[in-house]
Formats: sequence, structure tokens, C-alpha cells
Amino acid sequence: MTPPCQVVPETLPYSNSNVNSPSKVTVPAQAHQQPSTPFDGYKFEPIREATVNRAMTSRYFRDLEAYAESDIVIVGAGSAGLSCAYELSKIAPDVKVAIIEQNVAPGGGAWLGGQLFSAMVIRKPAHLLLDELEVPYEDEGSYVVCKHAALMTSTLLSKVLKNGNVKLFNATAVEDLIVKQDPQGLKYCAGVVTNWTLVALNHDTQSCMDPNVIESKVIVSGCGHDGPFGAQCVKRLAKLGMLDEYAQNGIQGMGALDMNSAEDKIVNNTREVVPGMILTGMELAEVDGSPRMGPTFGAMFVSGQRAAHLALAALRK
Ligand code: 48N
Repeated sequence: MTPPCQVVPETLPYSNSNVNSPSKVTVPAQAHQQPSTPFDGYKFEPIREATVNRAMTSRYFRDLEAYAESDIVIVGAGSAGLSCAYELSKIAPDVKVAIIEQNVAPGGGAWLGGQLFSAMVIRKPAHLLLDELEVPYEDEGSYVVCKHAALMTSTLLSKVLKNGNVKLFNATAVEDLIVKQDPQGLKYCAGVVTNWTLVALNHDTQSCMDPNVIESKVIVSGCGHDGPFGAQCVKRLAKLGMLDEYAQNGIQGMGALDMNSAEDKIVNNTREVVPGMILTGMELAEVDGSPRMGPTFGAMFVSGQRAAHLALAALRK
């Protein structure tokens, strides 16, 4: 066992005690001799660089082709979008789901509980999802606290991405919607228009970089609060006049904070707002003007789960 390295702390030049004596750092002779580990002499199998390229790009473009027509597109891989994808993989694992996430990292606002406090509060009975996912928490009676919001989000994410019929297209933004009219003139959503997020962020600096499209019979939008990309589907639907019944004076945006009314409303108001488009999570509050709930996440998870059942019913109509 290598003795701990005894380092004489460098004394500061201005203290009287060591005037003219150079600072001394003694390094025991054997410090450069590393202790042995199970990974000593590790050796990888040989590979060609082009093989790595082909391994990635072939799969990505195969997925892009396969999901060009998806059963359900989920916009936003935040707590609502991910719990929707999780519920779908439970109730209908054969349904083809494309998740479009503008960030490189999925998870949305659910990596931290609130502000930078990292623990996540989830009001009962939404804790049942944590039981299902076997995520540990402290039980506080009417609510539970998951010590690391990142543990809940990463566990949910891992369950979703294990499903062979789910594809996450991250760093990809939904910029617009495919909207069609039926023979009676009723408008309905029929898919999404996407672009690399970096392109979507630079439309002002580049000539129009044309987007890509993904057709789907059902879209579940959980784009979260209003923001550069946030509430994207709501804003588009409002521009098309498809949300008039909810937005006489334009989209109101979420209401002020009231936890006790906000969470029930988000779950119970999650719905198909126009044919082919189900709104859930905080994006829904942008339409309804429902109050925000602040740093409690139960409604995000449960509204996403509810959206999954509504999406499946819409798919099978
Ligand atoms: O976490 P968010 O932002 O949204 P939700 O609805 O899943 O969860 C909301 C929750 O985090 C809260 O805001 C809490 C409860 N606070 C409430 C309050 O009172 O403030 O996830 C949305 C995801 C994000 O990952 C975005 O990057 C992504 O959607 N996104 C998009 N992805 C693709 N294309 C877009 N146009 C787009 N817009 C947002």
C-alpha cells in the first residue's frame, strides 16, 4: 500500500519564519509507481475509423427512414413527454413512437427539483410511478421526496429508451406542424416539421435551411413553458386559429402559482385539443391559463401517462 503522499505545504513567501528558505514539497520516490488495478494492461479489439462512422450513421439514417411515418410523435422529452413514452411502452409496446427533443440532453426541467436544489418533490398518489420504477424516496406522508431528481429522470429515460419501438431524436427541434383539412374542412394535425436545433437557432443567419418532416396520426406535445422553442405546438396552433375556443384574446399563458389547483388541472385537462394533437404538461397551461405548480412534479408525470392513453385511443379511432 503506497504511503499517503506527505506534502510539506508550501509556506507563503511573506511569513517571517521562512525568509530565504525555498518552499519545499517532498514527493516520496514511489509516488510515480501506480498501485495495481484490475484494469492494468487493458487492450481493446482493433477497429477501423470508418467502421465507427458506418456503425453510427447507418443506424441513425435507418431510424430516420423508419420513423418518417410514426404512429405517435411526442414533442419534448421532459417529464411529461418521457412519462407519456414510458406509459405507451407499457400499454402498447408495438406502437412506433418518435420523441423529438430540441436539447442534446433530454429530461427538460426534471434534472433538478427546483432552482438548484436537486431533490424532487412528488405529491401522492403520483409516488406510485416511483414505486413502479423502483426509484427510492423518503415518504413524508402526503408527498415523497426523491433525493436526486436526476435519479428519477434518468431511470424514466432508461426505461423509455430500452423499448425497441421508441426512437429519441435529440438535438432536433419541432419547428412547425403538418396540418391538413378533411373533406368537411376540419383541420387536423398530421405530423411535425423538424430541423436540427442548431439550424433552427440560426434561421436568421442562414438562408432558409429546409426542414425535415415526420408524419404521424397523433402528436403528444409537452414542450413545456413558453420560451424560444417552448410551447411550440400551442403557438403554432394559435397562429392557425385552431385554438380559438381556448384563446379568445390570444394564448393567455400559464396562471400564477397555486400548487393545490395546478396539478389536478394539468392532469385532468390533458386532452386532444384539436384532432391529432394532445397537449400535456406545462405546455397545456399555456393554453388553459392553468396556474403553475412550481417545483412539484407529480402532475408532469401523471399528465404524460394520461396523455399516453388518450394518444392510443386517438391512434385507434
Ligand atoms: O420539463 P419541460 O420544460 O416541460 P414538462 O411539461 O415536461 O415539465 C414541466 C416541468 O419541468 C416544470 O416546468 C415544473 C413542474 N415547473 C412548473 C412551474 O411552475 O414553473 O420539458 C419540455 C421539453 C424540454 O426538454 C425542451 O427542450 C423540449 O421539451 N422542447 C422541444 N423539443 C423539440 N421541439 C420543440 N419545439 C421544443 N420545445 C421544447
